[in-house]
Amino acid sequence: MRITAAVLHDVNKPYSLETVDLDPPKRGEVLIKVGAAGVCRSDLHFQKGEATIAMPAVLGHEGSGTVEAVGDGVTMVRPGDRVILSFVPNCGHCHSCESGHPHLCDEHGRTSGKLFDGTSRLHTLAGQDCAHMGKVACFAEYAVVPAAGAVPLPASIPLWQAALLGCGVVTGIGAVNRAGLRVGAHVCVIGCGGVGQQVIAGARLAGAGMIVAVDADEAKLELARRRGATHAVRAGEGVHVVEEVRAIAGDGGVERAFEVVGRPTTIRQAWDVLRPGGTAIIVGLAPAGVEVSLPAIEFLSEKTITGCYYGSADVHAALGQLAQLVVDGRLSVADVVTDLIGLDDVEEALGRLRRGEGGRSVIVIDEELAGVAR
Ligand code: CND
Ligand code: ZN
Repeated sequence: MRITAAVLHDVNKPYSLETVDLDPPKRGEVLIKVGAAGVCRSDLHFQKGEATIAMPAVLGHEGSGTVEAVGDGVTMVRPGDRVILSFVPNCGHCHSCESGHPHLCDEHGRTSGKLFDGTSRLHTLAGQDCAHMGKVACFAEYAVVPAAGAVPLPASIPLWQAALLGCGVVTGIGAVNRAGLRVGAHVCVIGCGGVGQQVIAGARLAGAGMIVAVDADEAKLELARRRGATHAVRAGEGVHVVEEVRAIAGDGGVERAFEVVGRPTTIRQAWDVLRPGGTAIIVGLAPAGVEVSLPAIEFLSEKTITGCYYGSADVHAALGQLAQLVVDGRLSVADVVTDLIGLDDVEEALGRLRRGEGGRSVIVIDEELAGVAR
């Protein structure tokens, strides 16, 4: 079928909205009519070449929609089902999947940018294959994804909000689970954008005693306060973030620090604000080749640093629970969205991310399906 998609042809080039060919779903795959797609900083990292994907590529990894058709052997979803798209559809039989780490699926990594059989369903009209970001590629009217990447949406959440569950929410709240947060613990969240705001919500839900939000932008800090941050530190010229956070936290620092920016300086800050025995959880994606240095003597104080990919979550188990929190009014996602836009506005949304302005932009591909009246 012929569809409209935002195609990235090269690093540091704008997306072009074009007609592309989308093949029907093969065995184990599903055709999705995309309702909405969130624009995450990861999409910007790929555009800037800070993370790599074969070009041309259709990006977009935070999406929702309905199942339009299923390929052979698909039993988990049926046409008409509302689904959240997952950018780590797991194969179920590699070492990572079998050892309880489906978010690190080896097979998914091996076939990066393609579907599981190592081929693409997306082609330019000139006949060139297009990469599928995260096997999702939802900056498009339709997407073909592995069945494991279409997670049924159990609750009645509008699809424009449900899209956020597929990246920002599961990544942010999953990071809190990964941190093994203790009720009453002192926490610092560095970077309060689309993902960081979800870390803050997760820390509040998990019973953190103190949540110190750090961001360069005052509007993000205001939103962070509304979502549960107890203190805020505005990062910027002449501000010693580490001293300020440690002064607020007392007791030598915080027990858990989350880095949700993706820069070596902020990763180092997440380490430096920890008290002895504390853990830094790195969520931000730093450009390939960037290194971070740590004072080795501090390993004696039993500090830990760990990455956290996709909330270290089994999305099939996690997304239903997160959706229920939204339905119950215990977790808000709508307030993180500052811009509802069209597919032709992707570049503007990325510009806002570059400038650090606004919260999540959500591309509404189909207004009725997405549940928005604009
Ligand atoms: P977004 O741009 O919305 O947020 C980043 C925030 O950091 C903004 O609010 C900035 O104002 C703020 N900021 C910038 N510089 C500083 C600084 N020096 N100190 C404090 N705050 C600062 O990005 P996002 O929330 O969409 O994504 C955040 C990161 O998370 C990004 O690197 C993205 O690629 C990554 C990510 C990781 C994963 C994962 O699975 N680990 C999934 N999705 C996104
Ligand atoms: Zn993302």
